[in-house]
Amino acid sequence: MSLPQLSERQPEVLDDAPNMTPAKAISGPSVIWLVLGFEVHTVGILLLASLISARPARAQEPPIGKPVQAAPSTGVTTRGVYAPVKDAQSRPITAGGFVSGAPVVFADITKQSGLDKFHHHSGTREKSTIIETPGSGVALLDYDNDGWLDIYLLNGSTLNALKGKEPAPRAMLLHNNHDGTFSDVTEKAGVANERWGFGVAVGDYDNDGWPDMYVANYGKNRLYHNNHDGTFTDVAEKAGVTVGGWSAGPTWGDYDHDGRLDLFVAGYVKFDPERLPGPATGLPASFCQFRGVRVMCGPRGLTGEGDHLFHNNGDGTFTDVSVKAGVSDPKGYYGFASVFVDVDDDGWVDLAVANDSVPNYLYHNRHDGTFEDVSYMSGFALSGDGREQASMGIAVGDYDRDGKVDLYVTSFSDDYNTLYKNEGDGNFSDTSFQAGLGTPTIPFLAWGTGFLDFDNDGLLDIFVANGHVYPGVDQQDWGTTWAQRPQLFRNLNGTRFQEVPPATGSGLADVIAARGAAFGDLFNDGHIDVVLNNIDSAPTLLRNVVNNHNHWLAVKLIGGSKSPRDAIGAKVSVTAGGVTQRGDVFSGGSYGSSSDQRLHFGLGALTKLDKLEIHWPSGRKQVISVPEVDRIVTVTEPNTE
Ligand SMILES: [Ca+2]
Ligand SMILES: [Ca+2]
Ligand SMILES: [Ca+2]
Ligand SMILES: [Ca+2]
Repeated sequence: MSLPQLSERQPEVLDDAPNMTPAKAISGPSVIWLVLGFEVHTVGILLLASLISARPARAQEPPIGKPVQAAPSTGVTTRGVYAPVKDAQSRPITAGGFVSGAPVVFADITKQSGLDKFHHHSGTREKSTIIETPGSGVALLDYDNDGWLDIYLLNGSTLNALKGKEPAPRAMLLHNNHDGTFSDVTEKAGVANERWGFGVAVGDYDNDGWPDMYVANYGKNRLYHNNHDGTFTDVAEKAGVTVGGWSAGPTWGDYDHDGRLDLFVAGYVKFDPERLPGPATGLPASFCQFRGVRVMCGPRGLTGEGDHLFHNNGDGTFTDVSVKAGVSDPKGYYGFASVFVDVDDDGWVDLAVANDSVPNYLYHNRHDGTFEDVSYMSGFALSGDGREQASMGIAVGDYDRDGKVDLYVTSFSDDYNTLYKNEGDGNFSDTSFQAGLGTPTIPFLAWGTGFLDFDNDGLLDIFVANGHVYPGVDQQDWGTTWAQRPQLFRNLNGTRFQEVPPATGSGLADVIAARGAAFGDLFNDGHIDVVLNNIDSAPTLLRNVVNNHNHWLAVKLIGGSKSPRDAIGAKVSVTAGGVTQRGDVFSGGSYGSSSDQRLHFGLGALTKLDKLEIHWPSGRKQVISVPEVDRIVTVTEPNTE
């Protein structure tokens, strides 16, 4: 990597650079760069003026002369070693920084709601193998079509359960009772899974008007078909989508425009419980260390699982078209999350994949059943400073209201979560530091994430679920902790974000080991709530209690005969007060989790829409008049031409 390239990227981090200087650099090629990167700041400033006008698309290049999965000195990718950030009580900021008297955004209603009936289990507390550390996702879906979102929480498992020596933990489906409480309906519904669950994606793959669920496990995956009577049947075997091995964050989307949802399944690591990864199996010890301390091994140094794209044949079966479509991941990158979304607005869903500790994938849909790998060309493969990151989850939303959908990717501690602004023409740029989002996320290890307008002011905010993978961090003075508080970043003006103070005693002050995160209006009151699936503990239900009298509109879409019935892939633009917001219907994205597919728009003080335009997956455009706001409107795509 040559110096001019570094300088060209470096202006991205100038904004907050003085606060984020690595305290010291660990060894390894990617980290030497960090020291270099800081030194070239001044060079970067000098070159900035000349570069800005000359800089074309922000294409990235694969690291030259550096094998992506070799060389580095630990099992994960980070940005460097940072000095601990502590609060006034000397607590690491990841488990402190609470602010008395700050406005409360989320109330933790886990107990009152009955969600504490669920308890997640993932191996042992020591977390000595990689499979015990990632944890599981959560889905919000209205499985019984009563108009209220229900909650599906995946569970983990144990090595003993894999060997049949003890019962496997059970997933839980919780029915929304419409009164703030939820009832466990898992037994009747038949969705206990009882395999090591990682990801879930909701999609009505058979267009019968009832949401189905795909569950990504270690071992065989499930396709839970909704039987319309409160029960599901696992049809994965018949459908041909069991996969096997270790699957993570799936997504549904109709990539070939036949009106039926297809399925993408990210693969993580090849894992054999009879042959645990470690020095005994030939893995260099460096892949089992973090900051010189022994930790679970991987993912780097381990063999990655490939990814799978399944074409929906329309008869209840699917065909694995991964290789032909060009998305099979022959490099064996460690996939954690994926999402189908149309990033270039050509009317065809593209595919983004968050990979752990290696470059991310962005695949452009070529409209002929195949995809072009534009990961580097688009700028989505690496961070703005040219590094691969330990990517965990993807948020999808147009935060700057320029009509182009942006992406936000969560990452490890000692690294920042990355905001990828969509510049158009298939280019993304890392605007994390300009947006004020870089520095505050560095101590945190982040997973589930979503763009949500928590205060209904018409600007998409960002929520991040946090928690570490190494229990031993609590015995170190690294400025990070096993259990961490979640983070909420308020969008100030479409370009800058500010962290919302964690009010003492509020949901943002919950110190938990969160993993999956799903977002949706659980109580149909116009406020987006959050459900977190926490590793080795009860989940968290964060009820949005903001009451600022801002107005809102939610839109539920029902696709016609040429679109998926649940309208995944649809795009809606809402214009009010001269400003246009964009919403995308998608499945998956956030770490292992799937959110409310109704689109939610905050309107601030406005009570009138100028325009609501729907771009259906079929290609049809439709303009709807909405006479009243503060409600959920259902729009059905007409079938006539
Ligand atoms: Ca329901
Ligand atoms: Ca269905
Ligand atoms: Ca596209
Ligand atoms: Ca945008």
